[in-house]
Amino acid sequence: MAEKHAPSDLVIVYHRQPYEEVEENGETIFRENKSPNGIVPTLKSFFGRVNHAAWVAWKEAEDTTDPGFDRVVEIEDSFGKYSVSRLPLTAEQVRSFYHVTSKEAFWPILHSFKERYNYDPVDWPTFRQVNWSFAEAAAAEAAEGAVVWVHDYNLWLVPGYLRQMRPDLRISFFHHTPFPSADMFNVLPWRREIVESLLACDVVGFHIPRFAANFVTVSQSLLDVTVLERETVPSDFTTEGTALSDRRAPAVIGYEDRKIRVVAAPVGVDVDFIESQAWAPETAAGMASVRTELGPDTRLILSVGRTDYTKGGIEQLESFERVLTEHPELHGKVRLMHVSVSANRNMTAYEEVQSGIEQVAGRLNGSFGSFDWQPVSLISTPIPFKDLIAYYRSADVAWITPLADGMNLVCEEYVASRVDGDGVLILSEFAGASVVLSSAVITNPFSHRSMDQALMIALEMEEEERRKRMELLRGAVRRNSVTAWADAQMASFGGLGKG
Ligand code: GDG
Repeated sequence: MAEKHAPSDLVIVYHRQPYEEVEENGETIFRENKSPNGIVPTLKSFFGRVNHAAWVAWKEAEDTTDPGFDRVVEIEDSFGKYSVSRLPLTAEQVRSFYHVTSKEAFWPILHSFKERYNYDPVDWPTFRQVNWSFAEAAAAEAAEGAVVWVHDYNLWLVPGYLRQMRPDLRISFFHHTPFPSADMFNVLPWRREIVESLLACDVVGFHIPRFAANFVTVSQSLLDVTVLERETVPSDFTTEGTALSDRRAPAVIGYEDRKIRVVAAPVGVDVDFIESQAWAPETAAGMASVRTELGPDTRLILSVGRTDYTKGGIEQLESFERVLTEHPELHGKVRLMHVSVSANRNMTAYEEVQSGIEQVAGRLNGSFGSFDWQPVSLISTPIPFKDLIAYYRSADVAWITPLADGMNLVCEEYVASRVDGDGVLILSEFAGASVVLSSAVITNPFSHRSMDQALMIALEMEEEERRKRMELLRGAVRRNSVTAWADAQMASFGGLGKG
């Protein structure tokens, strides 16, 4: 049994544990994540704002009744003191709730890829059971009136269960992905159960107003939900003429006797941290070696993303192939560094994307390359973050063209790292980030012409215009940094703790 610990004013429910668990000399050590970049350290930064906080995540166990590890551990690190409740799940439960139901059924629908939706292997009772266990674990940690903050679609049923167990709690749910329209969402046969659970929240959060609006129309297609308040979207969150911009968005909805706040708050990046890395001497050294490798006259185009069909890697490489075909003057003068790192190596859908990327990249290098010049460098293993910053700083163009993306933080990291004020960002209008980064070269990745033109515009852009746009982009990234997101979340919780 774990020692007794204080109940928490804030409970974060996120599928991954908030540290790296490593074995050292036969002992288990909880090591703070090496990179201070990313969503986990951002969420942990909330711990400093409460007396006691908890985190609920899963941990694999052969026997869930006797997992062979403490269910709850007390951690003390640079973020403070907090409990971590580790929910034991079997490998089969993880496969079913995460890799199958969440990744094969929900993920394609959330990103509007109906044709990739795979219903057949879903085991819905397991999904319910796992979500129920997460809710129980969160309920066990939460103090009276605490805020429970649940993250992402793999935990969609947690709010509903939690509300049944603990009506006193304030429940907030944040979606990191897009949220599609009713025509798309309602492909899911479990749509009503999912939406009823979300309507048990006090706050339902999304990156941008469009996703919030889609959630409301989905709710209204299924249940008697009314819009109680609408707001004008601040001009900072609209990019004239792009696919995801909205002018008005719902802010408060009513269902049965409850009011639910629907919040659009884009996650951002830690601008101060990235800037300090960008100025670091090791980054300068990294940039110098990138430049030596490239040669003085070759320009670097950089593309970074997880290997996933939503990120549009294959489509982008095909665009590069067309551009090189039509512009022989670019041969030997540009290089594309395509970083595509897999998070789900053993899933068929991602293996397909990986081999598609390898095929086009291989074809490109075979058709256009020479002994001295290879147009594409394909990187499939993660690059340490400090090296990534050196590439960001060296890249003449960042080419970020997902077919669908909740936000996309890579483009913001690129902008934040450009402390020199130069560089061009090409951004897909289907990334949530496009509504805040209106000074990027915005492109439609479904259009060959738009993709190819955007790359040429970026490569031909004069320095004065590059700097003007970068200044505006840097302002937007700073205004919408992760700190701004954290403050917006805090405000939507209505404060933390009992006082
Ligand atoms: C989901 C949503 C939403 C990538 N390659 C390397 C590396 N990365 C890091 C980047 C960036 C992160 O991975 C990717 O973040 P994104 O936001 O672009 O995309 P997802 O992973 O799909 O995240 C997304 C996000 O949640 C937050 O809500 O924006 O829309 O899909 O931080 O730097 N990092 C290192 N080496 C690599 O090779 N070190």
